[in-house]
Parts: sequence; C-alpha cells; structure tokens
Amino acid sequence: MNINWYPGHMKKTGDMLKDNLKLVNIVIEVIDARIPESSRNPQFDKIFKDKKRLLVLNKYDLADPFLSRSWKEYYKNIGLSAILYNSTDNKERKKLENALAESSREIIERYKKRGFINKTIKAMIVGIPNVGKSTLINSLAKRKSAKTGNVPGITKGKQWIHLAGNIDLLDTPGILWPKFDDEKSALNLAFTGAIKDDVLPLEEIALKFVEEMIKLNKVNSILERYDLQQWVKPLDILNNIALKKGFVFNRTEIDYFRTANLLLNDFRIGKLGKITLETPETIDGATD
Ligand SMILES: Nc1nc2c(ncn2[C@@H]2O[C@H](COP(=O)(O)OP(=O)(O)OP(=O)(O)O)[C@@H](O)[C@H]2O)c(=O)[nH]1
Ligand SMILES: [Mg+2]
Repeated sequence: MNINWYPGHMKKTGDMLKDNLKLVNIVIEVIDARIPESSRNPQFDKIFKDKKRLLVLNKYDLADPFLSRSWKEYYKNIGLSAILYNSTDNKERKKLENALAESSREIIERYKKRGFINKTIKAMIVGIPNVGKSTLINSLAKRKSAKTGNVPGITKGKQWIHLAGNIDLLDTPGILWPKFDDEKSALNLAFTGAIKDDVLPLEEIALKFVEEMIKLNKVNSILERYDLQQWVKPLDILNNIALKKGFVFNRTEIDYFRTANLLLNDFRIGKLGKITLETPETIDGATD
C-alpha cells in the first residue's frame, strides 16, 4: 500500500511537541485499546524518555476486556504506568484523576522542597490522530473545551486547558510517524480510523478487514450484524453486505465504496462488538 499518511503538518507538530516538552511535567500518551502497539508512536519513547509518562489505553469500551487487562499487565511489566479508559463516560473520570495525581506526586514533593506551594502541574496530551485526546481533555475539564470529532485531524494546533486543582493540560494535534515498518500496523491504523480515509483505498482496506476478522475468529460478528449466511471467500462477505443493504448500481454493480464505509464505520463505533486486533503475545513473538 502506498499511502501518504505523513503530511507536512505532522512534522511541524512533532517539532512543536519537542519545543513544548520543557514546559511540561508529565506526558499523557493516549493510545487505542483495540490496537495498543500499532497506535504507539515509536518516536515517543525517545522524545519523552526523561519525562514522567502515563499511558492511557483509551476507547477501552470498544476493546476486548480480557485482552485489555493483558495489555495493562504487559505495560506494567515493562515499567510503564497504564490505565484502561473510556473518555466518553463521565463515571470513569476518577480513574484518570487518580492516575494523574499518582504521577504528579513526586513532582509536587520536589516543588515543595524548593519552597513552591500549589504550583501548577502541566501535562501534555500526545498520541496518534482520532484516538480521543481532545475527548479525554474534555472529560477531565468537565466541559467541552477542546473540539472533537470522529475523523482524524480535528485538532489543528496546540491549546492549553486549565483544570481545577492546579493542573494545566496541553491538547495537541494527532501525529503518525513517517514510515511504517510493517503493513499490519498500517492496516490496524486504517481500520480504526487513525489515517484519513480519503488517502486510503477504502475498498481494499475493508477486504483486508474482513480477512483479519476471519483470522481472529471474529467473522461471526460481521455475519450476525448484517444477517448473512453463506460465504466461501472474504470478498463474498462484502458482496453479501452490499446486496443485503441494496448498495448496488444499475441493479448489478456492487457499490464497494459505500459498503466499505459502512463496515469500517460500524467497527469503529463498536457495532461489531468489543474487538481487539492485537495481543501482547504478537509483540513478544515479533521480538523473539
Ligand atoms: N467509544 C469511545 N469513543 C471515544 C472515546 N474517546 C474518544 N472517542 C470518540 O473518538 C472520536 C475522536 O475523538 P477526539 O477526541 O476528537 O480525538 P483526537 O485524538 O483529539 O483526534 P485529533 O484531534 O484528530 O488528533 C470522537 O468521535 C470521540 O467521541 C472512548 O473512550 N470511547
Ligand atoms: Mg483532538
């Protein structure tokens, strides 16, 4: 796949993250609980190596609960504090507040020793596009301060948001990285909506998605959702969805674009169930 997923503004954002690093005490790295490793920017380990970091596995409500717990354990074992989070559910807020307080404790102690009381803690929110960074900020702020939307590239520039309790949060635009080493990560990012759909061959992506669901033993979630029965090849599934929905031109020609949109969108908003596309074992296996 030849995709231009790294437009110029992403390089600019990367430079901006580095410039703002000295202004913040904590980096909150937001990743997608359905694709934890594919959604982690490999450049961040290096850029943020000297900062206190908190990893948030967001959209946890859309991910497989069992695998999410394995992922949390996996990150703990490699020394990263991680929480499972759903930014759209206000009842979850306390979990993030507690994790943030825990991450801030040492920093506050250090300030106190130097005589600073009630100094504002500054946290920068970073992550790939569409992972829920702005929604997470709004959940902490208890108001709609940052613009959100279910397509990548909503946040265009940085924005500071002040919270009660002496915390400032810096919202930043989502960035991907210049080169994907493996096609699997690129596909995972395309499936979940981190790459702009208009630079993607959406019909091919949808077919790859069906193949992936078959591999993961999750194809039943597609068959049930659209009430389909017989299929032999993965493409039969796309054809059958189109026929069921009437996505056909001139009575014969399948509208693959519309079908792909429907299927991927249903996955992205959780209509196919709670599905995680990668496990910690795949990562361990890859490094062996
Ligand atoms: N189900 C679910 N949806 C979420 C969650 N967090 C965010 N969303 C949705 O995901 C979409 C993207 O959210 P944003 O907060 O705009 O994402 P962002 O990371 O700021 O995106 P960019 O600014 O484009 O980089 C929106 O439709 C949100 O409602 C979550 O935890 N669960
Ligand atoms: Mg945003």
